[in-house]
Amino acid sequence: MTAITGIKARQIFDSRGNPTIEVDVQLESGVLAKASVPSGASTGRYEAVEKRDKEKKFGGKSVFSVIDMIHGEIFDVLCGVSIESQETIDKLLIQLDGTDNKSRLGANAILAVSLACAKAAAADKKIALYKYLGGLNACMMPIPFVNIINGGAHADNKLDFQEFMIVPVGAFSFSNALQMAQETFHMLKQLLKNKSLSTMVGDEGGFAPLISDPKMVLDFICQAIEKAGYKIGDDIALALDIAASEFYHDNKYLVKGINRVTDANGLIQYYQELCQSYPIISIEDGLAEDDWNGWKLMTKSMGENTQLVGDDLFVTNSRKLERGIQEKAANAILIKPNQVGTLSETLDVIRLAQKTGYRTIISHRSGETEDTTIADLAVAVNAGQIKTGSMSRTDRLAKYNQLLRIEESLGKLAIYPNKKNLFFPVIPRYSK
Ligand code: 2PG
Ligand code: MG
Repeated sequence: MTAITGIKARQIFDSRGNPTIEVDVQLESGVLAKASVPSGASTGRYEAVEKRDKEKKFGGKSVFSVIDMIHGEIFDVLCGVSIESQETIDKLLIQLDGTDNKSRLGANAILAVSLACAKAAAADKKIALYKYLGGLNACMMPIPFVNIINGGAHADNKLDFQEFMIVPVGAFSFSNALQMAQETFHMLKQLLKNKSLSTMVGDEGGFAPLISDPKMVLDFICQAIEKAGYKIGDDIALALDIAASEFYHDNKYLVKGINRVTDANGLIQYYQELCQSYPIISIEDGLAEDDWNGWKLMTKSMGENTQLVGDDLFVTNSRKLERGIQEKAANAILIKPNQVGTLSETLDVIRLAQKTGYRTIISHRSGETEDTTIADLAVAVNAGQIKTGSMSRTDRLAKYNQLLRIEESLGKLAIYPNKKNLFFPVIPRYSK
């Protein structure tokens, strides 16, 4: 057994310049491993709580009191504990917090420690994190959902929908998928420039032009795909994250960019219209986090042909996913470790999803750090899909670059789930 002998936490900054936590975990063997945690902008109401100092400095966002708790209470509980059982470590953290939503210690504190412990355990065994977490079965590279146009809470434009993503479904490998994404991204830049539209980027590295109509965005993207030399739909399909909770008020959806105030029915019709004109294979948070009836309806009417992803709806929480399974709401779940707060709980909800036929997409947050744990996690659990931003900004590319390294280390064992092979995970096998 190798014991934990030291924990050092510090305040660092995320990609939006907001304070966040980095933790070093030290083992008696001398191994030291680091992890840091991201932060969302369009956060779900039921996410585990992110704790901050709420003082005047750093715009109320500093995390010094949280760091004191890591050095105090958390270290007291974990000092001398074996690094070998992640489950035990996470259980101790959950018990110490003692709340349902990690509001006492903060999910940011707990997750930073939880991830650093997993990395330390892998380093102690001298194996890569994806292998430590996934064993010999971990060999499936994820299809990247590359977010090339940013809107909603991630940009200052007039787009209500938050993310417009390209999905290289026809690639033969992960690195080939990135090549397709990179070429399309740069072609899109040129096309926007040609029309004198801004090529400044939003929080996740996608362009944020002053366009308000989603159809116009989709036309630009399709043109970019073709001009880059790829077939729309066959080589590269499309995906959306609507983040509809952000524009849901008094049981109505207020979609300013297309001048519509509508209910779930109206939005579902609009999505169906979009799916008929464009090869959209996946829609995330098409409806709001509390609109369960709407979600059931959407799943019934679109779930057979379209991946419907619950992000705010499920907040990476097994109880929420259980409700979704029972009520047939959504057919895929977005996985964000910081929505639940420990690695073990993240793995539990992934297992539940995979057991029940829900697709899994491992995801970053809009405020990220250089930490690349989600890349390893995606391969470890054979998630088949990852969403980690655009082809610009190092906080996003760090994850893609880590996946390139993993693909290289897997060599011939690496599987890329494309449209032509059995592993393609996107179109759900949903039964009514
Ligand atoms: C989302 C995420 C990541 P945020 O809604 O899926 O893209 O955004 O981290 O702001 O919640
Ligand atoms: Mg989302």
